[in-house]
Amino acid sequence: MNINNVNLEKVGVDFSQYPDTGLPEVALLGRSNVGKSSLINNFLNRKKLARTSANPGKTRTINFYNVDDKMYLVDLPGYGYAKTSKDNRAAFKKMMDDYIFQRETLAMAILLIDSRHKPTSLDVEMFNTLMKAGMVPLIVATKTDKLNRAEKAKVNKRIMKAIDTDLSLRIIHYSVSTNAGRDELISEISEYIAAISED
Ligand SMILES: Nc1nc2c(ncn2[C@@H]2O[C@H](COP(=O)(O)OP(=O)(O)O)[C@@H](O)[C@H]2O)c(=O)[nH]1
Ligand SMILES: [Mg+2]
Repeated sequence: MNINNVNLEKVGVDFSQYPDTGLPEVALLGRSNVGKSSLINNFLNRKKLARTSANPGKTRTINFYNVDDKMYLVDLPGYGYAKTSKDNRAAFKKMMDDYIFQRETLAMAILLIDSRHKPTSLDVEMFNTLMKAGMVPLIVATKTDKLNRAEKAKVNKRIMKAIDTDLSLRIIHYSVSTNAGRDELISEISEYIAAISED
């Protein structure tokens, strides 16, 4: 897959605001600050398309990046950000669940997990939610440039242990500083999109 033309086509909080082109969607999920926006910029090779921030909890919308009129990369708001009101949290959960369970064009889910830490209970919950919605998420362990070799070797086992599944999951180690994992992620996504386009 060559990535040529990318643009942030839609930003929304409910179905009326989402694209109606029918293109397949690849959703990115993860807790606030896991490195989602950075990965989008790195993956799409655009420095400032998605806003990155050292302060978590900024993005509260679902953002649809059109990739060459072939698919959307969909940035969902990060979860696990504590400083929001109860009302906001309920609305947030509804927006996420509606999208995950009812969005017909949602084809593939990518769950980002910080490689430096044990997956949080919210990461595990999100994994289970995606499974319930009929998707086996592709796991991306972020910020692996922060790890030494010995730490890197432990990442997959720690993730598998927390998620506790019999499935053999695909885990990609990603770093926006070294571009590690980028080619792998591109081929995973393009294979997936190619496979569903044949159906
Ligand atoms: N060292 C390193 N830092 C990263 C990487 N990805 C993201 N970060 C940093 O992590 C912080 C949060 O990133 P951001 O993309 O805004 O996270 P988001 O909240 O998930 O969208 C920022 O300070 C980024 O610079 C990475 O691969 N390596
Ligand atoms: Mg972000």
